[in-house]
Amino acid sequence: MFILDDGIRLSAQLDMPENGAEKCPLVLLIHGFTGYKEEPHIRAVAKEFLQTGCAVLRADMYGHGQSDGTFENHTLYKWLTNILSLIEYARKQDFVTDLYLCGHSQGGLAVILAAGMAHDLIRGLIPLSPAIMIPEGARQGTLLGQQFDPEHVPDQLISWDGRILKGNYVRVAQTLYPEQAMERYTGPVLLVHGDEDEAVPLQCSVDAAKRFANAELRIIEGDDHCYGRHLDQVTRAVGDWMRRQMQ
Ligand code: FER
Repeated sequence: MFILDDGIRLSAQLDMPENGAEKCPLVLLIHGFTGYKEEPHIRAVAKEFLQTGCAVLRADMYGHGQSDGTFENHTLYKWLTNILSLIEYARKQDFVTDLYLCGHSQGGLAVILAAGMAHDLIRGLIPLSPAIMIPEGARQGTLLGQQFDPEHVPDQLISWDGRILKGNYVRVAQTLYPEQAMERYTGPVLLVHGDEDEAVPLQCSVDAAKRFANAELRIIEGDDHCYGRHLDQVTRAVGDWMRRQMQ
């Protein structure tokens, strides 16, 4: 199905919990940079939420997966308006009791920012290996392992997979302050991060766990950015935390 964000079609998958509950919480689940909603770690986390008794709405963000837009034109502002539209959609569904936000990497950064904006609507927040360093990296001139002049942003950067990312991505990221969002959102938070993450430093989640008023951090020893080694430990951490929230 597609959910519209002001005319932009967002490809989305809504699944109901395995226990067949008529009313239940809903988790909005967001992939990372260059990712999409069918990645193995996204599907595995979705399945775990369904087993805990939550519905899951996972969606491809602007310029990713099967949604409208192009990768090179994507920015975090676009992802944020996408997420706000998905929150609106979720709130209109009669079966939804509570709303949770979960996102991986750039999606983890995006759900932190969205939780700051919509702190009154969000029952819990689950950032997975959140790429919280992107805004400061954009201000310092280090992104994607490359250096640039942050005062004269290049018209394009080349991403890891060879795709072009426009300078507007950087200009947008330079304006974002995830620390403010972490202070505005005071509800429960679960951070999950592998200590051998090659793309996002574990320190991002260590710092975030201190800054949030009400956060737990689960470090997955020996795991990488997309949990290629211990995905079972990630899903268990997420499931255990969610079951406690729902008691
Ligand atoms: C970067 C490091 C990580 C970056 C993006 C990411 C745009 C995002 C990773 C992900 O979402 O998986 O320097 O720059």
